[in-house]
Amino acid sequence: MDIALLGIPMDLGAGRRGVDMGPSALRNARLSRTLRDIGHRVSDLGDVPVPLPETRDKHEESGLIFLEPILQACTAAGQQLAMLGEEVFPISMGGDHSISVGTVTGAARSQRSGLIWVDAHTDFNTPASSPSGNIHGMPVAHLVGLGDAQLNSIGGGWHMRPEDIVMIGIRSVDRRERDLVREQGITVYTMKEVDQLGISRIAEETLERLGSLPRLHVSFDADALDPSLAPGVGTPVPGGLTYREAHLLMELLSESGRVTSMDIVEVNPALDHQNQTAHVMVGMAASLLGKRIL
Ligand code: DIR
Ligand code: MN
Ligand code: MN
Ligand code: MN
Repeated sequence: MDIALLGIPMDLGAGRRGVDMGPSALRNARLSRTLRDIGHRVSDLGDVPVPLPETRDKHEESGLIFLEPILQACTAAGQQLAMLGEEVFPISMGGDHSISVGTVTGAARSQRSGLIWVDAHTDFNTPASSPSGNIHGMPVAHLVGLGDAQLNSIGGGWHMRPEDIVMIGIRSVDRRERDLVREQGITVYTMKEVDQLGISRIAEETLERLGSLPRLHVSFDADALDPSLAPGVGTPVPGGLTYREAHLLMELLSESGRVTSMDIVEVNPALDHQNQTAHVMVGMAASLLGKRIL
């Protein structure tokens, strides 16, 4: 397969600094080499320009911190991805999760697309529901067309259907965010369901729901993993996916042959130990892209 890597060194959407170094950390952990060893052709498109927080006004009072530079970077990322050939599998390297407003939209190439959101958080806040104002807690709400009109119209008004979204690994949801997730009817597998049903049943149900859509995007937030495995994240939450649960999920999604794009987000080397989190996430990408044990 042809794989394109795109870096989005964004830390404007998160509450803590350092996640802008995520693309470097992933390149250092040999993402491209690992995918080539599986047999793919990999091209690295470099990084989308992202303004530095020091050069911009936060506009905290708006409830959307750093909205303007985030709009710029997400628009640029979405445009680059939208120009790729349909057969190219893009991997967007964050950066905080606000990038996904652009990457999910761009990777869809204007087609109906399923979204598998692997995360400790539902990221379904709107400016009105968000307790923090951090846009990395808001991308999914904006992908379905809720929230801020500028942020949700990135990509020219393409929106996802709530029924085309499945979230896995969830264990931290804000109070008013929960109401929105329920109202919109998003399918959510919390860690309780992961424990109860097992990840293989969850993968099966997810593919039953989304497997016939023309495109399928996996957005993988490193904080979905247990913090003992992936300590390099800005908002760690105990009780996450184990190494094998996460790999098995990626392996089963890979076997389906339905996944057409991926994000790797929230890898923060400033909070990590020896780049461990980036290495773990490179392993996840390898499993999603067909690395076989035997
Ligand atoms: C919290 C934290 N729900 C917020 N969110 C995320 O600020 O909206 N942390 N995504 O990674
Ligand atoms: Mn997230
Ligand atoms: Mn998260
Ligand atoms: Mn809209």
